[in-house]
Amino acid sequence: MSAPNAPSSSSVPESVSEANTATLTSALAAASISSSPDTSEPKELDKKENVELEEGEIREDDEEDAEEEEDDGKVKTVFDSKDKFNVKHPLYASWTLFFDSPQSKLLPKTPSSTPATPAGAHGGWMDDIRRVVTFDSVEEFWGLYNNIVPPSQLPGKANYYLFKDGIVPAWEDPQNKNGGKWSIQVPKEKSKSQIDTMWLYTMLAAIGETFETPVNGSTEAPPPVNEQSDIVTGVICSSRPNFYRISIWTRSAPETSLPPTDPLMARMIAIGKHFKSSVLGYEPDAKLAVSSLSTEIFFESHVDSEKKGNKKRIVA
Ligand code: MGP
Repeated sequence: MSAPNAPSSSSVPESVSEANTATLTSALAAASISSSPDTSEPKELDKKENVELEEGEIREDDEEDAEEEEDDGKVKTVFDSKDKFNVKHPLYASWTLFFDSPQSKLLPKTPSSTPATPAGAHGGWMDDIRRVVTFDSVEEFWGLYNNIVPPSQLPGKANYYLFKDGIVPAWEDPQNKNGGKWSIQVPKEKSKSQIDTMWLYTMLAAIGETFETPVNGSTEAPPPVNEQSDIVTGVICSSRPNFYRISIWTRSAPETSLPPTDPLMARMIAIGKHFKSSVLGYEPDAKLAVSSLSTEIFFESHVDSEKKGNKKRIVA
């Protein structure tokens, strides 16, 4: 699998920069990525920046740029101009990225980073999870993706949560409380080079809503579940000291005793199989190695994941 040709965007919301610089400083330092201004800017540019302008005066280049933009009035996508596109490609839904790490727990909360939930709701679970940004277009997604630290560079205990806007990454959210999750866990050492692509492709499948589409080649729309046409509420990437985990959260969870022909069970199995083969690139029939650090791709209801002992699971 090769990563798509991702355009970059220079207009990243302030909250993204804040999350990067404040919460991921140690990860950036470890990866020798400097967050200080780039001093290799061409000299000429520096000179221009320092020229003082009279009130109302426009720098010559800015004037030319403005004219250029006004003049043609044509539709420019990000593929025509990575900085000056004027048309965005909307997603089916808005998505919000949340983040937490040991460092983020120490930071004072700001309105832009605090989830829109009262403190103490969800048993305090959401109190340390920071909302990074909400986006609703392909371009904003890439702008965000190109400016955040990839999972392979996160500290030992950190999580990215990408959820449909209005849903928080907690079992207690009304959209999650009857649901569950498909998960895979992979050993850190062996998977460092793959985890970023695994997470990128999982996010793309989520925002592209491909988990909602049947994967058997049928073009029929998936059957509605309790009149709710979409079933995926969010995706999570967790970095732990010895492993990574990627999860897909769903708003419904079938009883494990249901036959594969049951519409909800069929739909859930289709999501797991799509995740396994189309998103993560495993052979559909591959038996994945299970160890203390790695798991098969399995589904578990949130109610079951809270339980100790034997849990009822569906395996993809
Ligand atoms: P985890 O981080 O999903 O599991 O949940 P992990 O990675 O196996 O454990 P970790 O200790 O390495 O992080 C860890 C614990 O967080 C759970 O056992 C719960 O106590 C709590 N927790 C997790 N989630 C997803 C929720 C949630 O949605 N709501 C609440 N109230 N607690 C949660």
